[in-house]
Amino acid sequence: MSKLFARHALLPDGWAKDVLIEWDASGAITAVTAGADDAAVDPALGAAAQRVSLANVDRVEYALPGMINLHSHSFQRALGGRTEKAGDSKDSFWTWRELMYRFARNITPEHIEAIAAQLFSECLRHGYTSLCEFHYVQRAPDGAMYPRPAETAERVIAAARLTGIGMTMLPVLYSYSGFGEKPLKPEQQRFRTDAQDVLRIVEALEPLRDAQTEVGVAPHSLRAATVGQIEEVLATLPKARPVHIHIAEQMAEVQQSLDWSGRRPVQWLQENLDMDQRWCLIHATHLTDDEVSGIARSGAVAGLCPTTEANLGDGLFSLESFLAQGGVFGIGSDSHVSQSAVEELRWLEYGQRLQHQRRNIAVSDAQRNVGDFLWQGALRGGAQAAGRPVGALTPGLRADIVVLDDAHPNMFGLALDEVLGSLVFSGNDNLVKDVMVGGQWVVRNQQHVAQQAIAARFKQTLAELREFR
Ligand code: NGQ
Ligand code: ZN
Repeated sequence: MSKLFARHALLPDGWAKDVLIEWDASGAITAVTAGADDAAVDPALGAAAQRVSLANVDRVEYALPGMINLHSHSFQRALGGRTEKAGDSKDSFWTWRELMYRFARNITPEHIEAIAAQLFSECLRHGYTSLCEFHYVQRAPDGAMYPRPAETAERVIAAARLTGIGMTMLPVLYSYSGFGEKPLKPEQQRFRTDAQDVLRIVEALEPLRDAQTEVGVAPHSLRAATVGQIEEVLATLPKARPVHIHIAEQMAEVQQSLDWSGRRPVQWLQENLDMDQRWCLIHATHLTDDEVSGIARSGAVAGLCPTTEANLGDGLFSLESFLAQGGVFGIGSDSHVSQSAVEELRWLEYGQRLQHQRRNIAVSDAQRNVGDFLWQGALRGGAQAAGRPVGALTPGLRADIVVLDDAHPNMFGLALDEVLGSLVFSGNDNLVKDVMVGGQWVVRNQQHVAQQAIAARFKQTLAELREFR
């Protein structure tokens, strides 16, 4: 049995003091006991015996549940900095997408693994302990299936295992280039899957499922997959598995949907599929009030990716009204212009402040503290979207723990209810000091345990990819 003692730990009901967290050999939490220094663990032992029994336990000042990154295309990490030069026409999401397609053309399974390992080590260093991979580069550059149908998905899972991050792999259903079954473009051939392909990949990944690894599915978007295909996949996929989809990210997408069916994307999804808690709607940026209410009522997660949405010029999600109706949200880093959970949460709130010209918007009646509300809210939605036992320091869930750097000046002189406010809103130093996933330390003193070898392989990969440009 392994243990960690935190002077302050964020529990589901808020901060608690003197918390003893215990976990078993499988990495699952077995007990969480507040007030542990006062011999509350086992009163029969008495205070003195209790202090002795805690003497050899690792002690930390501030412990939080690790964050869930609910939306990732890990290969896009290697595009960082390369798409920020203006082209001839006005640049947009759609011109960025052309560059991204060009980049995706030549990457090999080895590259995919190397890039993912770099990304995951960075995500861990910034407080993410789980990640959902929306995985669509599934064929070889010539458009053929690899001999192992799940080849590239297996590479991403290998990177997750190397780094220690918890993984929800979502093989993508991707058949068309636009509403009305428009054929794929040549540059999308590597992404091509139909319902049977996706089910074959899911089946191939079955032996890799474990406490750290889950497998769901992701229809890419209503542009790329039909309702019939989605139904075909969901008819076979076990009910508990998560389903993610990109939706209503751009105005042009909403317009194309209206032109094709007379329905907006979210409206179409609601009318044609059983949108419920297993669903995670990525972006959901351009919604009517009815659509906002519909998602909130359904219990589906709104998967928000504020730094990518800003980078691509998407727009702002109707967060305030969604939260007022009890909507569930989580955060993702999507294209990975940022690998920091703090930056996603900060921009989630800042977008709303800029839009409404007010302050302290992401709160509820019960939780008036923005940092606490955002971290706890994103844990809840992230865990739901990941379909894994994560998101809180509670028995039965994974021992995924982030320890903050209490020696950093940003942590000086804070009341407990100001700690997450400082984490989310103060400065740019990384306050994540140590990170544990499933009971194993993977980040110590801000360094990932395999960081150097992973970065060397990433550097080599980028040098190889340069040659193709
Ligand atoms: C993706 N990314 O699949 O990588 C998409 C762009 C598309 C974002 N939506 C491609 N952020 O939606 O067609
Ligand atoms: Zn995406």
